[in-house]
Amino acid sequence: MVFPKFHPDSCALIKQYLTPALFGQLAPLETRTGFTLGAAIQSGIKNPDSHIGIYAGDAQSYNLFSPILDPIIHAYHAVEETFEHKPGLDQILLAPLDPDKAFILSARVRVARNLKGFSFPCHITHQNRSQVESLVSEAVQSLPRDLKGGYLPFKGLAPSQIQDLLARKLAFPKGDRFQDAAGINRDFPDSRGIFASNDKKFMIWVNEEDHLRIISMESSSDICGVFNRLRLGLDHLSHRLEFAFDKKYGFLTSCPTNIGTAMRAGVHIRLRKLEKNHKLLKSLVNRYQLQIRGTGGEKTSIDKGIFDISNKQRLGISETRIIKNLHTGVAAIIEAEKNL
Ligand code: DAR
Repeated sequence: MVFPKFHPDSCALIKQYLTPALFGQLAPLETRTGFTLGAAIQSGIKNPDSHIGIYAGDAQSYNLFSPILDPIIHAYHAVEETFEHKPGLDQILLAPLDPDKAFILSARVRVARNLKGFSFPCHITHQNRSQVESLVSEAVQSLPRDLKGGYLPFKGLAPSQIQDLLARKLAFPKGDRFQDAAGINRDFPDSRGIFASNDKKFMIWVNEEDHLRIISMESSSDICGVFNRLRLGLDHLSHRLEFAFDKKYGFLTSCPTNIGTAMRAGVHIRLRKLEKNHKLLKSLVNRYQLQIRGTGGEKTSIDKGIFDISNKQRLGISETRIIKNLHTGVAAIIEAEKNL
């Protein structure tokens, strides 16, 4: 086993923490389904701009490769070595932040989940991926009345149909080059698809970066209502599907950045003045443990002064605390925008 050659410019956490001694200790190992460290770090080797550079192929990866995953998890999530994740999905009531829609265009909360007993998307077999799709498409048939809708598999759709669905945010594209290098895009679009509720405010992406991306969203500032809709759907699904969960790491995901709550809660918000006062915006975002993205998702640019602002911390914090922090942080950002 030759020690991997990371790009000289790479700052990926895998490059920072993987020593030759650790590599020698972990490289010969493989999980019960045959997943290896070599497979886990392909993305970080092939993409010099990776931030993390490693994906988990199954739940066991988090234990078998913990000597390299733990330091990366502690570094990214800024948690103590002795942290224990504690989920908390209590219902909360918070007033909409911007009822006049002067700033906030939309609110969105998503959680990632993987089915217990199945390899994760970068390592799953074609047959098992199809089983995941069947289990999820069956579980959604009995969703509560407010979430009723339909599952649409992508396989067999014409490219023009896919393009139309993508334009209406009713489909997701093949994964990015990071996910491609990790093996997440294999056999696309086989066994990929989306469940969408009739009002399009509740969706489930099936077999993207994780087995499920459960999403609640609407064109309003009602973060709380969006969260409570997610809770309703998640509660139903949790009674029909068993998710990969670890008492220390929380919900287990393909990427170590998503473990714990596996939740990203955010708003798309227009900040014309703060756009020109990035230092102030950055200080507000950091104070409330938030992060800024472009509205096209990860690694996309800010367009027309519209920011995607969401929680940074996912591990060692409860889901309700994430929502409350987001609500408080966005209220402070709106106040600052008004005062400029
Ligand atoms: N692009 C990979 C993963 C970063 C976190 N985003 C995810 N998981 N979608 C990297 O190592 O930068």
